[in-house]
Amino acid sequence: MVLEATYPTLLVVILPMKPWASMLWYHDHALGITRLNVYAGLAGLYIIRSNEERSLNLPSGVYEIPLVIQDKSFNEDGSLFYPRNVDNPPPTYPEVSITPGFAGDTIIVNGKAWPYLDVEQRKYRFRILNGSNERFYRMRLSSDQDFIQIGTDGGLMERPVRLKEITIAPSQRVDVIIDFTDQPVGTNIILTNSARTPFDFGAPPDPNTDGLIMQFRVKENTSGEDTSTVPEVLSRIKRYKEKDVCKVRDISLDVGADRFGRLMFMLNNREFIGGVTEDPVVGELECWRIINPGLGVHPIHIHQIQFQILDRIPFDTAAYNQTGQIRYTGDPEPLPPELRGWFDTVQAFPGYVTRLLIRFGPYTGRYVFHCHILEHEDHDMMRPLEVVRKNLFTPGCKDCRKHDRIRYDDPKVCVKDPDEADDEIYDKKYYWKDHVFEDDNDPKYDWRYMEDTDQEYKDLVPV
Ligand SMILES: [Cu+2]
Repeated sequence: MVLEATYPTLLVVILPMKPWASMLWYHDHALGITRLNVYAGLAGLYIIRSNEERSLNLPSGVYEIPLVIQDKSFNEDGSLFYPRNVDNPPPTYPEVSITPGFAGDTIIVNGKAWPYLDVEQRKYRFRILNGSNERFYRMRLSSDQDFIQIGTDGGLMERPVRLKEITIAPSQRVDVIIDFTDQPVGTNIILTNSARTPFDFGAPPDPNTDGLIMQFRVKENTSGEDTSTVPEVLSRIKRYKEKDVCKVRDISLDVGADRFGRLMFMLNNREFIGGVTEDPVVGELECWRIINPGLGVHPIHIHQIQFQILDRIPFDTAAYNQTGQIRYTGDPEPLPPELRGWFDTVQAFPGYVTRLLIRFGPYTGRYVFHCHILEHEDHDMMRPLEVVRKNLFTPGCKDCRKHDRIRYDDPKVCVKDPDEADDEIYDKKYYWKDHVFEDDNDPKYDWRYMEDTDQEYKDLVPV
């Protein structure tokens, strides 16, 4: 990564990859205390632009507004409240703020409790992020008008989708157009929330408090004609094909107990420690089957990449909990259009196997995946994953395909015996054949569109 910084006012980050217009967010990820640090405010977002997006003439400038939705609870002195423990804890529970989930009683948007926004009679583009610890929002407009959704976590969708309701899980983003053109001046439109917490089996929200998110107050359009558009085609998304999958991995969402008897969530019944079990090869297409035999929806977030959702298939959870075998009870459910985009967080429904198609890359290395309910992530629904090298080909080496590293002092020479090289690796005589990309802005390295063929891997060989 190239970092150019002029302290303290300007930070320009040049990312070594093809920029996909999207809104991403970042937050503290300290192991075991992420829920506390994000809740305390260590989070932010950034927007990536592209020429493709600029050419669409979407509402922009002051008519494009990020909305970060979170929930907090406050003490009398205005400081943030976070529980020390579950309600009525058994005496064995230590007081270290471990709970199965925390939802605040006050909804804040961009740091303000239940704010309003003056809007003109025209179209607006809202970049919405759910930055809450546990709370999902099922959003609706009190004017009963549609959201026109144009984007997901990873950028623009292929076509806009009109929706009366949008459900957004922690960490998810939606990119929506709301058209106030035909709303009478003086109308106050409330963005409401009907999602239960925990989602979607807990208590329904109070219509006077956590059932409210914010308000739009419609004013006359005084700043000229609205010339923005919402084109019928926004971007091109090439769907991954199931037949191209190199490896299928099962990821079960499990709940158990820790040594104090407290609820502990896990992935594949493992804690975060205990080594890497997911080791995708860089560039290969994988299918991850997220198996949810429980009660709640878990927003499963995978680092490094944007993936596609293949489908959701209902299965027999009772049989699964007894035998560990998946027995499907129905056909894959057709994917609604708003789920046919790019995602880094997926809502894994209970009673369903959610199948994802994922191409890891373009970098090798250690990443994580986890539930984005932060209380689950911290205890202990997070696992490491390691994107490992793919053998690349050294020009002139006839047996190159069998070799996995090249000499540090002479990149044209392959290591003939990988076992022998293991002894030498620490003196830097050899290095792995990976991570070599000449020009990341070249469209042929657009990782999301890359087909999984030998020919294309050859293109990546350093010359
Ligand atoms: Cu979870």
